[in-house]
Amino acid sequence: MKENRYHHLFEKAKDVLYKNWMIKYTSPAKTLYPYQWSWDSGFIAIGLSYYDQEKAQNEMLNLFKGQWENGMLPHIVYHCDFENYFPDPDYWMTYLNPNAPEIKTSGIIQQPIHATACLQIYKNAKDKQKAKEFLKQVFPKLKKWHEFLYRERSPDNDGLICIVHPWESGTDNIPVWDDIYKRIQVEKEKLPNYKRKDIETICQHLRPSDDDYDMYIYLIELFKDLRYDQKRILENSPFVVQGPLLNAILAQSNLDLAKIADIIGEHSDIFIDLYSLTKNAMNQKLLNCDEHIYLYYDYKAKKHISTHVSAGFVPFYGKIPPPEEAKCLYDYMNSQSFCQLGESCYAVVSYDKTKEDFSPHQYWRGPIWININWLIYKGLKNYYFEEYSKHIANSIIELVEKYGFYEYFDLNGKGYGAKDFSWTASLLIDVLFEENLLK
Ligand code: 9WN
Repeated sequence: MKENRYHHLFEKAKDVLYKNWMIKYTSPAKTLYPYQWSWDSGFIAIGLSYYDQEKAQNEMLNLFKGQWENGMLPHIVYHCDFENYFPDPDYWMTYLNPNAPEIKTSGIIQQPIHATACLQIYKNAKDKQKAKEFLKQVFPKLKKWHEFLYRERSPDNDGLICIVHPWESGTDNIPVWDDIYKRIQVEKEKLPNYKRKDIETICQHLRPSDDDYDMYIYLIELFKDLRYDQKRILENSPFVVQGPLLNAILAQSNLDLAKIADIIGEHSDIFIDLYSLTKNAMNQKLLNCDEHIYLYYDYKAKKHISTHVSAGFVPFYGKIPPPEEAKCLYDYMNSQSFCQLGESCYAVVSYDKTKEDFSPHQYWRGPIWININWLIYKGLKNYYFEEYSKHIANSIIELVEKYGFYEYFDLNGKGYGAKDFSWTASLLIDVLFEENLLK
């Protein structure tokens, strides 16, 4: 085998993941995010699965140590205690709810990418027998997790899942929320005293604003008052949103959970049915054929939010768009608003860049994120948009090679946020293998 630049990149990516490894799990970035995050770990396990089956399996199993009795998989699992992150493990007071496990966790969720990650571990496994044992071990946990989402987070029982906190979206300060925030009165004087730690390492203007943080804390205080009772949260939280990102990821995870069930001899039909349920609901409620994108739905105000973000194209990943709509969605994404082929742009920006409030450096309000692009890259392959998926693959490689393993990137490719960010490394690894560059 001849070593090339891709082998070198692969080694560097492994190094990033190794540096962020905390024995039981891989942190997203040691200094900024020292704990175990839910969707990060899913992405990380996918990268690990190409070269360390055992570590990938443990990444998932240790994440599920934080699963609640009712099936909820929390967005952070605090395996230990560090000084450098707020909210700290004690802040959440999850003992208020009898379902919470002994290990400290947050009290909210994140995107359910886990079944997909577990199937990928099996697919890449050198030791298939061990991987099958792993699937047997993890299957009931995944099943319980999906059941939680459909039972507790689908208020209309139509297969569309809600988030109740901006952190649940994983796209914390995305401009979609601006509209919702206008109708939420945060009583600042009632908020507890808290101290942000993120701005000790990252410039404040690159992170969510103090007002955003007040909203995050306001909602968590409310959830504590409601003792993390999901039914009461859905009734009382002013922030209840149905969106294309979580639902597309969940749809795909249902398909992958069905495959896992087949491999280990369990019933798989139920997951195929859930897939169809969510897919149909997304196409009925979130797809806007006139605007050529999937929109978010503000469940409390009972209205769609017409803010266009790249997450609105992630349904490609879950094979959601009907074939007759796919080309229009594609054409819109392949335009000046997001990233036009032929234009000198790296990849799909997180928010429509023709908008006045597009912000090239501020977190989820404009920059290019590797995970969203990776989801779109996979999605475009489903629909045979080969030129664009190739473009994204090349951009992911070039961004990392030229500028580093950053958390996110601006239009010129400059990296921002955490410097050695785990999902940037792990998803790059997936792209290198997918594109057959390590032969
Ligand atoms: C809050 C860890 C997480 C990611 C999210 C990203 C950011 C946390 C924060 O970091 O959120 O959960 O403190 O800003 O928005 O997607 O999972 O990488």
